[in-house]
Amino acid sequence: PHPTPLAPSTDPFALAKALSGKHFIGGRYVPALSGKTFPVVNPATGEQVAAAAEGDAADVDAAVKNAAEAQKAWAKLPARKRGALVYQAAALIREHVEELSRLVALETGKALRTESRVEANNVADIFEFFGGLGGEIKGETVPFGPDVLNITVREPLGVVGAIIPWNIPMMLMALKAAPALVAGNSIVVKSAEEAPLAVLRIVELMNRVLPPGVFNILSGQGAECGAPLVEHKLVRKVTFTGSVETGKIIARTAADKLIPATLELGGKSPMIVFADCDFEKTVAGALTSMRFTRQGQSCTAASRIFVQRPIFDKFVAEMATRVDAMVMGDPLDEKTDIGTIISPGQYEKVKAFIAEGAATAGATGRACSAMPSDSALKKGLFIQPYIFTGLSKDSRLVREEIFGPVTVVFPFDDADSVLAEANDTEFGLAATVWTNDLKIALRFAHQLEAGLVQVNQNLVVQPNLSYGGVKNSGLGKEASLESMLEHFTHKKTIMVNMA
Ligand code: TXE
Repeated sequence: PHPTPLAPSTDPFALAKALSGKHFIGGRYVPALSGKTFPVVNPATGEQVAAAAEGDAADVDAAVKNAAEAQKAWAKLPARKRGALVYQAAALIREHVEELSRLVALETGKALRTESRVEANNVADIFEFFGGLGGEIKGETVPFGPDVLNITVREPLGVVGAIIPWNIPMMLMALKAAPALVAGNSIVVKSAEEAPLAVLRIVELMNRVLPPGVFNILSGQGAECGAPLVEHKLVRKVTFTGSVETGKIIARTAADKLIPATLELGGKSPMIVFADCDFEKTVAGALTSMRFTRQGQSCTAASRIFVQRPIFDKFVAEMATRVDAMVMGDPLDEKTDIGTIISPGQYEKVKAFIAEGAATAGATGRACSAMPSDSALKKGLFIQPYIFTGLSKDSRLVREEIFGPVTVVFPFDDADSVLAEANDTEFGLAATVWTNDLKIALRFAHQLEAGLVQVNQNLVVQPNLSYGGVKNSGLGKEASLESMLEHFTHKKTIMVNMA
């Protein structure tokens, strides 16, 4: 029986306190071996809501050794049984969707109605989807001659180390943990320092069903807790979502150990709008593609928008009007559309981009949506969404990932030139094209350098569809059966001479 359940609670403040000072290792909540903690702050008020356990190499070692031991028996279970347990645990996530939504809204500042609830439901979907795939972990037979039987089998890799960011912490953890577990690996997750609470709660909930030690989580800083996890000799696979810079550090360590690394990194995703598009639907699509509801803190955010000249002015004006109508405020309030930036560091970074854009000769920055007036939120990390026009193509605002509510809009005249401009970036994560011309849509779908292209829509990632970038946006795919097989198992070849 699970030894340390916490009572369910829809009061995120009480739950945050209760989750303080804890990792989850070997089936139970444990404090950091050093006893150290670090503050978890509500970005809407600046107040501390919890003190997270501060992990270091000693905690990593304990977690990985526990995971390595537990993995031996886990790998021996029939894959369908492992999947069934993951599926069963997903039901607990569903039951706690409201609690998890509130907790993640509190720690990240993501609005409950527009963002956090959507994420929590996706998490249950992801665990359910992979839970159903246990039976698909299988190999092939390769004919040779009458006396030789060649077969392949899919085997787990061992302990997986997962490092996750704060923007969609629960979902990005689920996309790693669900396939890793069903494939027969155990996993140690290092949560993002800004958002350690909801993911910790998920691990505890799932441990009510899973055997102890297969699903573990540590909180801590990148260099002190993340790096030792990647370096640990018993970690045989690493999977990461975060910045390009950290992704490269992790890839170098993985190369030294000769272990595989899956990397989901940043983006500077283009949205290309042709004059023949469905105008209403496309303006609405610009708002969702840019993820203003999450203050633009999305790796797929449409942070470069290209609009065909005949509708350029009308499009920008309508976009601004609609963003103006969005309510920025307390993330836990059901009326709120747009929550906060995650941390003071990210806040300063985004503000610096906006100041640079505003100071650029010839550029116009429209600040949209009113700042919240509630005095309780006066220290909140709110930034008005900005729509910039008139910037040059070499501006830092056009070339670098801002990860804030800032988009740049350019007019274009012809399809060839806009295609070249859209591809003129170090990134290649996502792109959207909006047109009613089938030939243009298909041509762009083929020629845009991106891991994901959507035409006339922008839906969230689906568990059964591969997702991942090209160029500096990453290596490898998440979601889908194929990602589980390719990234969380190895294919063993067995050749039998029957003569
Ligand atoms: O990222 P980091 P940060 C981008 C976005 C953002 C920028 C910085 O542009 O402005 O990255 O964000 C852990 N070894 N994205 O600083 O540092 C760290 O503790 C091992 C895009 O948050 O990459 C955290 O758990 N781990 C992105 C995780 O890496 C280390 C989402 C991410 O932190 C480590 C987030 C190390 N040496 C940011 N250093 C997306 N693709 O969606 C840090 N970490």
